[in-house]
Amino acid sequence: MNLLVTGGAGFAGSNFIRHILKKYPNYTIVNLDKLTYAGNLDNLRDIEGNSNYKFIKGDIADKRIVFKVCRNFRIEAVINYAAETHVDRSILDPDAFVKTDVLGTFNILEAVKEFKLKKFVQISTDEVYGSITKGKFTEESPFLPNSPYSASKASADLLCRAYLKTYNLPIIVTHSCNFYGPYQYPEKLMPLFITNLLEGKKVPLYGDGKNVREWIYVLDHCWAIDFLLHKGALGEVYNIGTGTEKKNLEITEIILKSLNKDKKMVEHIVDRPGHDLRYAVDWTKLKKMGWNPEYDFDRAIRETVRWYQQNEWWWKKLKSGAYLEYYKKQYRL
Ligand code: NAD
Ligand code: TDX
Repeated sequence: MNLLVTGGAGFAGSNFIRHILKKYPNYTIVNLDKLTYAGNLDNLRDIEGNSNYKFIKGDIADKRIVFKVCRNFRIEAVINYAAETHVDRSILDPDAFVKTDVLGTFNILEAVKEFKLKKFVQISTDEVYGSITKGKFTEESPFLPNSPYSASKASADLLCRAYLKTYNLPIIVTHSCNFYGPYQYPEKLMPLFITNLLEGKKVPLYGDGKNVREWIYVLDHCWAIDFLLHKGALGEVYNIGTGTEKKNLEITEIILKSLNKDKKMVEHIVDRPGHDLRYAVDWTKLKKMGWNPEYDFDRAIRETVRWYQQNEWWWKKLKSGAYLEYYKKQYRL
């Protein structure tokens, strides 16, 4: 199968490409990535010489390049990882979120229609459902996004729905909980906290730290997308979860303990505007099809901490501090 992976130089996309090339030696993958601040070819160093893999620098918001890639490489299926993904950045500067997450997805849908592709998997998030105090979001829960990021992802998902209903295209939409693991840009909670502590810096915990997220190891997410690419029913929406819910405070304590650091390294700072209290998804639909997460949380988070300890070469140069300074100024920290 000839696959187009968009955003494959990012955290989850690069892990997915590695997973697919290893498991399916007959598949070819074209990685179309704009290489924003979050796109990093270091994530794919070990496979850049693989003859079944090709990298193309390009923007999914540019329809011509999306069409050109689909035509020239005889693409059969697309997995859309490309997005602006950081909630805090969407609060400060939402422009790129609308361009990439909405217009970019629209261009891919147009290509799926034009080139009669066999499958389109949209990588989306549980954040589109908003925040839930008790219970879990099902695939039927309404979209109630609270940040420009989640609103842009929800808008893209609505376009997917419309293209499915109107043009009967082979689309699958996935709503996953939070990923963690190797190669995650050090602005997100886990890699930011781990690398700050490794640098001897404090960790900035928003508000009281009682916000809850559900966590999936990135390789389990790769496995879920692989599973749905091959076994997912066309036109369906799937939640991807694990049941592992943790307060941010708990995550912080686990990381502190793994690195033998004291609680005084935690700095409680002003809360994120519109901060969702809790995300949790009901993933019974996926489970009934035979998918289950394989990684144990306690072990996978320890391995994640170890990976950042052992791969300073990867994250050190990404922590220029410029963005964090900007953020501090905005929130008058
Ligand atoms: P990331 O920020 O690490 O990577 C995003 C990638 O997309 C980068 O390589 C970037 O260069 C590329 N990109 C951005 N704009 C582009 C454009 N206009 N054209 C082409 N490429 C572009 O993201 P991630 O954390 O790996 O997330 C991947 C996907 O998974 C996103 O769609 C995100 O919404 C979704 N998701 C992420 C999480 C999570 O916890 N990280 C959870 C649920 C869903
Ligand atoms: O410095 C921080 N301090 C802090 O307390 C950061 C960066 C985060 N947090 C809190 C905010 C959240 O409650 O930690 C939690 C996790 O924050 P992020 O890592 O920014 O992730 P989140 O906002 O939950 O969104 C992530 O999961 C869903 C991804 O960034 C999205 O792309 C994905 O869709």
